[in-house]
Parts: sequence; structure tokens; C-alpha cells
Amino acid sequence: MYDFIGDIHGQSERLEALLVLMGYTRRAGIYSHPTRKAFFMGDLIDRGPRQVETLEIARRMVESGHARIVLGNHEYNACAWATPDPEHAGEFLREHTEKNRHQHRAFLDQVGENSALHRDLIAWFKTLPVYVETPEFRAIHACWHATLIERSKPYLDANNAILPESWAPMSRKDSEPHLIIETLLKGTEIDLPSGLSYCDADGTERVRTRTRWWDESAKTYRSAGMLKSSLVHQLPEDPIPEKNLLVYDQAAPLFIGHYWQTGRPTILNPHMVCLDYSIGKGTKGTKLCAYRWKGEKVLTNDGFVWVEARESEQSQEVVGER
Ligand SMILES: [Mn+2]
Repeated sequence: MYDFIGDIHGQSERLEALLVLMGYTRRAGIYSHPTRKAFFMGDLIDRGPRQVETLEIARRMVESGHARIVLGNHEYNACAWATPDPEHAGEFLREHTEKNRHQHRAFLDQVGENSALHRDLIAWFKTLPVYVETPEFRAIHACWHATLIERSKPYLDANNAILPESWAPMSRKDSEPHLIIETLLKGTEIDLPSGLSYCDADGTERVRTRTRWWDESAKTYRSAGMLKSSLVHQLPEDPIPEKNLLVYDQAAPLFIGHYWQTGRPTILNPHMVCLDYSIGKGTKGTKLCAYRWKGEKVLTNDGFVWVEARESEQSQEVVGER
């Protein structure tokens, strides 16, 4: 059975504390548990102070069979950053803009941009599955969108890792593969009713919003939209058309990360758990969280364990993508 572990963002010292708390021990450099396995929800990198150590711990566990893992949007972005654009000489699949470099700077500084270690890590990231589905459970970094998971299959290999030839198509904005990977790794978005828009925190006008797709009671644009409370009044109280609402089929419990939760860890609903309790910020009150799954079909708050952030290990402040 698995211990699902939320987004770590380079907080290796906290990861080791959480593993020890759960009864994992380190032998010959590899953490293991006599009866359990870890499951990393992605986003091991960016922001935090010890990204290389985090990757060493997780990768050794995965490669020795003591853990599994899914790809996070930060590993995906790291790959796109490091992959030359086959159609535009000198460019990369993720643009090397100042903003993108800033978001990724702690990682590039710690691994050494273009080092042998950097290349080796990118090659490993490219082998990680976008999602894991078994009869007993499902795991994905951000959004279990059943329709888009079905449509992702031509772009993925037998292990659900992105095929080498799919990386370039996935980075072309407004394409089907781009919509698929953005939704699965970063969350689903809906269009506002035609003619309506809002201003985001940067003052940019937007006609789409990310949604709290797991909350089936959130049926209006205002209740489902993921905007800061000071901005949310801009969204209409109209109902979202039924066809645009995601409905989870509840066929198996679902584990996700990505959405920065706060406070005491709590299930999203009896079929879904989000493990990201914002250790990526590293500030007081944030946590690295796990759910110790025993195979139950109905998830409960008793499944959570966590360690609190240590303020001496604060992360790099980054505005932008989570
Ligand atoms: Mn994420």
C-alpha cells in the first residue's frame, strides 16, 4: 500500500523528516519501509533550498522499487525549458524569457544549467508518467479530466510518459496536445459567458478561469472560479453549463497535488485527496503532507500525516505558476 506524498519543491530536509515519521529507514542511501511504498505526486523541484537532495532521495526510491511517482507541472516545464525547439533553431520548447528563467532559477542554480547532472535529470523527468491508473486508485498531479485523459493516449507511451515526438506538439499553444497537458498538469479552465471578462491580480484581462473542479457543489462561475477573494466578485453568479462541469465517476479514490491547501489537512471529498499543503512556500504553517492509504474506497481525514515547515528552510519567493 502507498503513502501518497505531496509537492516537495526542494524541501528535502522535510521529506526526510516525513519519511522517518512514517517508519521509513535509510539503508545504503535508500529510504524504504518494510510493508509500504511511497508515491510522489510530482513537483519535487523549483523554489526550495535542496532540490538535488530531494531528487536523489525520490529517484533512488523509485528506481529501487520503493516508490512510484507522477510528473508535475514543474518537471514538465523543466523539460520544455531544456529541450531545443526542433522547428525554430536556437529556441526552446519553453521560452527563455526573464519571467520563465526567474521561476526556474533556483533549480538551474542548484543543478548547474547544462551540466551533466542537469541533462541526466531531464532525461529522468521525461520517463515519468503523466498519470497512474489501477483498478484500486488513480493519481495525477492536478486534474483527473476523464475525456482529456482518454485523448492523451496517442501522445503517451505504455507507461503514460510523454512520447519523445509529443514534446514539441504539446508546447504549441492552442493545440489539442497543449490543452491536454496543461489541463492534466496545471488544472482545468472554463470560458466565461461570451462578452464577460475579469482582471487578474496583475491587471491582465481574462476571459477564462481555473476552477475548483473537484467541488461538485460549486455550480456557478463565482463559486467554482479560482480567484483571490478580493477579485472573485468580478465573476458572474450565473450557473456554469452542465456540459462544462467535470463530474468524477468515483470508480476509484483519486490522489492529486498542485492546489495549495492551507490549515489542517482535510479530504476534498470522500473520493479525492489533495496532498499539497504549500511546503513550496516554506513559511510558517505550511506543511509537507502524506496520506497513508490502506486500500480504502472511502477516504477519511484519519489518513493524513504531516510535518510543519521550518522557517530556516524558506523557499525562494516566486510569483507565478504553482
Ligand atoms: Mn504543481
